[in-house]
Amino acid sequence: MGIINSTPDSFADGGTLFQRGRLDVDLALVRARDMVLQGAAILDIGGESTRPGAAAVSAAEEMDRVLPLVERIAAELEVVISIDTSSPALMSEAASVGAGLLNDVRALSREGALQAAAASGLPVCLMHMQGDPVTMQAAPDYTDVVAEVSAFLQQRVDACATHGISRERLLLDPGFGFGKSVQHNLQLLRGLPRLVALGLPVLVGLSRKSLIGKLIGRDVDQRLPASLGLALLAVQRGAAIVRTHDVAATADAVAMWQALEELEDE
Ligand code: 7PJ
Repeated sequence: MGIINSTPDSFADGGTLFQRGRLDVDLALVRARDMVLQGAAILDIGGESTRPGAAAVSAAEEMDRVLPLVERIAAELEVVISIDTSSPALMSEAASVGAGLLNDVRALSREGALQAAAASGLPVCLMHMQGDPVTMQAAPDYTDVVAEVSAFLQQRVDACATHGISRERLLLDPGFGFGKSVQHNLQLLRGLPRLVALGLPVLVGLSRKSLIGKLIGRDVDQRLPASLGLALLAVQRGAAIVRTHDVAATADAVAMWQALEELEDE
């Protein structure tokens, strides 16, 4: 899953797709096409920055940032389009212009989100977050982070079932960096098989995240090698989808794991 940030204030790529305050759809399409050629099966498009401390964005602004690009990609590329949003209105609109997956860091907790996602007919990625993006990194607190994240995700799966979203449509994500200390992130990575055991595909987003900076002191633009290491550790522990800024490098790294898997299957 390649990341396309349709925000002016992304931590990882600094809003490079924004020109004079507007999303440059042509530029974004070039980025999207490159990612598909490099091996992305899914492109994740987001119009709300959820980095720690990020400012809130209105639903209308978020739609303006995302929908024109979704339409262009749907028309021109052969790829599943994922929408990184918590907004029920955007979920519905995106579904009608060609989105193929809803990716909600708030696990459909906003008013109307369960209903909008159900009506869309699309698959949904449910992610765990402790707190909200403004305050989540202030004081993350768990007794047993793996157990608590698992229980939360299971509870959201149940809420989905109640609203007519069956298990076949769901993916799970522990939400690395969303209300987690470095230790919590590492515990979740080590305990990933326990999330995988819930029986749904697990998506992981570790690309360029701040745990790398905290562990080995790398600035955002120096985090690719560690991101590849983390991606492989996650895939080895059962992750089904890797969300990344660096599709070509990640695809190569995962191909090495795959070669080993296929050998073991013989
Ligand atoms: C994630 C995400 C993640 C899912 C972001 C960033 C922050 N969606 N959206 N999982 N992270 N499912 O890319 O660092 O980890 S935005």
